[in-house]
Amino acid sequence: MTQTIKILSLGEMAARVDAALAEQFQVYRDAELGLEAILAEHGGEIAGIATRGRVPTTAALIDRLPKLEIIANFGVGYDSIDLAAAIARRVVVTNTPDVLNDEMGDFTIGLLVATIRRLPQADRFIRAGYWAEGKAFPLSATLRGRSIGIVGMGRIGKVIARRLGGFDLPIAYHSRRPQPDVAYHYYPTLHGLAEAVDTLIVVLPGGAATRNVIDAGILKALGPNGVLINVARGSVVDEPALIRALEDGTILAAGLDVFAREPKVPAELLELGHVVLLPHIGTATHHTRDIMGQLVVRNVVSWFAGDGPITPVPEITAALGCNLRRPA
Ligand code: 8YV
Repeated sequence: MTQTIKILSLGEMAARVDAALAEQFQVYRDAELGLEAILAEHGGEIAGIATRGRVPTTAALIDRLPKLEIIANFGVGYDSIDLAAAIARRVVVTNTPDVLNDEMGDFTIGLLVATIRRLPQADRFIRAGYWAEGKAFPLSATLRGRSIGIVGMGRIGKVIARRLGGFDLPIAYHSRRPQPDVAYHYYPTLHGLAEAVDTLIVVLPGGAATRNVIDAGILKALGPNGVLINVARGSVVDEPALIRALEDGTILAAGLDVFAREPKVPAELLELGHVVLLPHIGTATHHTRDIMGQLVVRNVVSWFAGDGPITPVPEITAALGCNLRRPA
């Protein structure tokens, strides 16, 4: 393939992805060269973006790239990309679905157990020397007797639910529509689900449609024994409302891998003893980040080879058709 195809690598893309792309394309990394400098010198020629979503791909950025053909996202969630602007320009957007489902399933179960049984707090207890001093770690809440509600029964939600099947707990869910391939109890409203369960696992996509859907009312419905686990996007939770709910005992605890303004975590959350805070590491293993990276590269390579994208996002397929090919 020609070396002259120019790719913008946005937001500290995994080095292995940049290296694989650089074997076939001219790659410009914003982390190295600065976005403005790249745009000034090569903006007119950039034909692809590989992004990990940390730098938003806005309409303004897409506007400045008149030759842009594809935006390949490293991650299943693509809420950082202005889809309407991409569609208007017939720019293809791809993501990395499925290859991370099992990792996210394992991880979510880990965060759930860690939050309810306060495992990180117990680790800190030992390190602080309290056990050696003869103190006992306080008894924790339990998973026993809980009922679990999954918000968003997509591919990852289903994997989490399957793993939870081994916990012998009732599982229910809410999503835009009932899923024909699962038998869990469906609640047509999020509020109805929150009232019915005491443990809510959020696996919704980010974006305008889901912004702050976990608000004060949902947390109140979850109740004083309530546990909130968010492995999706910080934007789906009204963070100030969650902080108030944790401070005043409206709910019991939270396990959070995602935050509204990453990498900033509100100081109030850092002060709370009944939260587990993780730095957006749901997919962060060598194994899964590797296969996500390979899929990013395969999408870009396949597109420029004229074979179409491997995993276009559904909105792109719906708007631009399912037989997308690079114009000859
Ligand atoms: C990120 C994720 O992509 O897949 C997603 O939607 O949130 C993660 O896997 C990861 O943080 C890459 O930066």
